[in-house]
Amino acid sequence: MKGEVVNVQKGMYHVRSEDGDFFRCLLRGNLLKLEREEKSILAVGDEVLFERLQKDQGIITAIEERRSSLVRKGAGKKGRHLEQVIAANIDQLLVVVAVKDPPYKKSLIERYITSARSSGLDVIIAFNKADLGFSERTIEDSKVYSELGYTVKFTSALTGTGIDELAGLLRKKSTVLTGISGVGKSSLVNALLNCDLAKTGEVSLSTHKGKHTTTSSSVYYLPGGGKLIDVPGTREFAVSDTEGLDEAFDDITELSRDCRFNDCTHTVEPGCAVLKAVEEGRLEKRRLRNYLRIKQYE
Ligand SMILES: Nc1nc2c(ncn2[C@@H]2O[C@H](COP(=O)(O)OP(=O)(O)OP(=O)(O)O)[C@@H](O)[C@H]2O)c(=O)[nH]1
Ligand SMILES: [Mg+2]
Ligand SMILES: [Zn+2]
Repeated sequence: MKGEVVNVQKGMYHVRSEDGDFFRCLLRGNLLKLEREEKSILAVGDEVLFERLQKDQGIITAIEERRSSLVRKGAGKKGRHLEQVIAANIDQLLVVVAVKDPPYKKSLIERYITSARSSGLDVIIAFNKADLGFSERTIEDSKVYSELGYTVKFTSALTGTGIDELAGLLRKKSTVLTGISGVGKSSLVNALLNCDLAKTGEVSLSTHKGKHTTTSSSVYYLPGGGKLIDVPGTREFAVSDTEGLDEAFDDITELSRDCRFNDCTHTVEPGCAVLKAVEEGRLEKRRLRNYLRIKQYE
């Protein structure tokens, strides 16, 4: 049978068959061996072939080639860098940040965009918890991303602000939600599905951090077609592929055309148009620093 992995938990894969039935599956021996060596060979969204064993149990025999994936770099054993596939066969990335509680970090948004563009994924950024109120500064921050061509929406999972508009952007697409713990990813899933399927948890009053409520990735099917993949919030997100860097930092790429040297590193060179833009306040120093930090991984 053919199916899609909809949930992954400690070596147990939940697979939804083409008929819409759910099966709890294990991996066949050869795949199991591969997994021990490489860790996560299967991710939510992967298409698989499986044999039905009994009732709702099965065994996965093959994994179809991925159309796309979102990958992050995790710390592996013995300092080895493991590539962790967060989700497979997706069209777009919904980056969720909160206007406050927890506060957003622009550098993290930029890393998400770089990863998404490296994999050819479209990007939507949701500034959630809009009901808590936000400053002019936040509006300015959001504008930077819309001017770069990414869709930005202010939403509230609590009051429903912006949810219909967001739903319109997700229809018939496969979308993965990312963002740190507590920003409201699962709450948005519930608001978009108009139900209470995804478990949500509070944000600590003292540290303003989420409590890692979602512990495994899950697929949710949208009523009008399309699906959402809710993933656990990660504290950090390291880019595994810098192919999308120049696109994610289109403004810096543009500026660098006017640098005196072709191989300008935008750090110390005379006649650097990027450094000049920083000096004149046309480019944020923090943004250049983040760009250079990601570029190190090339
Ligand atoms: N005021 C307000 N609170 C919200 C909103 N969305 C989510 N919250 C609250 O924020 C807290 C965290 O929400 P979750 O949906 O669990 O956050 P998450 O991003 O899924 O977090 P993890 O699963 O830990 O990664 C909960 O107390 C929610 O009620 C919103 O739009 N406005
Ligand atoms: Mg969650
Ligand atoms: Zn330069």
